[in-house]
Amino acid sequence: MGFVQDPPQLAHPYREDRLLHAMLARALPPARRAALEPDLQALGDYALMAWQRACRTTRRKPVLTQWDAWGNRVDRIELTEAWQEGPPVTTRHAVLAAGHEASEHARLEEFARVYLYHLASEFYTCPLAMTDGAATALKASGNRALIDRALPHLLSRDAATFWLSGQWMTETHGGSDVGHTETMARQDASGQWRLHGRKWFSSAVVGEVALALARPEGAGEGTGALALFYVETMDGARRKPELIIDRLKDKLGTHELPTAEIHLDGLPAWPLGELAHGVRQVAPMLNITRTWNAVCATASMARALTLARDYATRRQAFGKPLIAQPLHAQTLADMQAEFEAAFALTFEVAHLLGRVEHGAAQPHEAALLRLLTPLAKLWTGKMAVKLCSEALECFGGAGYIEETGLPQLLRDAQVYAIWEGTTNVLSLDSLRALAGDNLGALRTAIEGWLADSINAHARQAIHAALDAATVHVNQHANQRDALEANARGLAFTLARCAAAALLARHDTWAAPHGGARSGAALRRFVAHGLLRLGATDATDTALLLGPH
Ligand code: MFK
Repeated sequence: MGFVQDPPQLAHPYREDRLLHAMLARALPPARRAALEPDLQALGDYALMAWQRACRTTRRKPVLTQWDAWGNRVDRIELTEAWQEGPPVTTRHAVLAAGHEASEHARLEEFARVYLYHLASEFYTCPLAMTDGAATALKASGNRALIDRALPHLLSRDAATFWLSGQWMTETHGGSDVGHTETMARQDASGQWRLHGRKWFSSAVVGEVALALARPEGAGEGTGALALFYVETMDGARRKPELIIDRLKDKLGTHELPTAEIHLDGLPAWPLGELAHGVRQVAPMLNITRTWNAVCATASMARALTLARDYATRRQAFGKPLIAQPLHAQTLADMQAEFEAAFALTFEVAHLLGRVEHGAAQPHEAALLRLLTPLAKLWTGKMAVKLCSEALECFGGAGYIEETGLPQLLRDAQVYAIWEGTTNVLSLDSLRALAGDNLGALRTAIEGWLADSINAHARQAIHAALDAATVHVNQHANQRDALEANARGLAFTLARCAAAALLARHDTWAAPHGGARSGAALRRFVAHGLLRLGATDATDTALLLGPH
């Protein structure tokens, strides 16, 4: 008998997810938990079906056809099967609509759905995230006419009336520095605003609407002079001729997602609010898409770990299954502890978002949400790359072979650390979020999460790391360069402190229910260390970057 390897098997993504079940049982009232159950079961079934389908088919990419046979410009995009299934699946299970229900639990219930659906969706979740963000930014704008026009479509529970939204910010010149936006907004003779310019990364080009940043003609330079506009892309079944798709991007991963370069040649547009401070107006959207980013990164980690763990029970090497090899078991357990911490922080942000939106939060929790959102995004984004890479290694050579479907996990994971703001952009945003006494808000929250914890060692480690972070912030309060140079280390430290305290809270809840594993996750995660502040000697940095 030659060398034949048993492939990994995916357990039911919902029914077999111990962590998701425990979190929902702790966080939701029983009646809401019961009402959510059918959608989670169905999305878990869909996720399993999609994984099995992907295992037996060759992966496809979307195809852009710019011209028809007769010379007409058509810009038609042919989508993959999962993308075509996106609108019916997500409206049937109210993925977006659930998040906007009148309940403090609405966002948690939404993101539990997203967590199950994400990998099956082939990153259809990317434009869904933007649609959710657009709905949130429109509500925050108070623009009644646009709310009445767009919201019923964006939050529709019927695929026939559903609209997808884009978020058009990034440009060739500006990139993350959105203040350099060159797209112009001009009023035509009838007073209608029209957009002229080029957007360099549009991941929802198949959508029906978008929110776009543009500089009103005659407005000054910089971020403050930008305005936020609402646009519609379709004229019935036909794309408006003022929206031209130049090409689809050739990306490292997320191949099923048709990310496009587009230009706008007088596309009609409507301002959301005042004709300035567009970044301030789009910020609610950014914070929503960054939450999606964290949830989706966490979902990718869950998938990579589930497959690696299953494979470790099948693969025999050196006389035993991998899972019985001490070093392999140690590697997997280390990954599991980091993952459980990321899961705890991500879903706390989701729950907190709903509580803040519905006035059910405590006074310090709005500031807490503002800080934890970039922390969760940047930490899970970076961790997903590391953990998916480690998971591939758990398969040996098979992890490097395209046909196994495994390399895609790593290629796709790399995007979480880049889009919606890189790790450094988000680290700087967390400094922005620390303005005022927001570190105090985190400390208050951590005290609350630790209140009944019996793990004295964890409590002491969290306090020590938090104290060191506080000293660092206070010491460098007037040294902006030093604060920025260590912003990443500070962000990772704060994220780890928050996650450890959340693991402790979960352990306090789970232990009486026989949950010995949650204590193990806490102990192992704390043992990995919480403090991540690094050396930032500016002279050494200059020497290291100087000419060779
Ligand atoms: C799988 C699903 C995942 C979802 C995928 C979605 C994929 C989408 C693909 C993309 O579109 S990727 C595009 C990613 N680009 C970015 O995320 C932009 C990165 N740059 C930043 O985040 C900058 O920090 C930002 C442009 C937002 C601001 O930079 P500036 O020009 O230095 O602005 P400034 O003056 O600091 O801030 C302007 C205002 O916005 C300030 O308020 P005020 O006007 O009241 O002073 C800020 O406080 C406010 N602000 C900025 N970020 C905020 C915020 N407010 C709340 N929350 C925030 N996060």
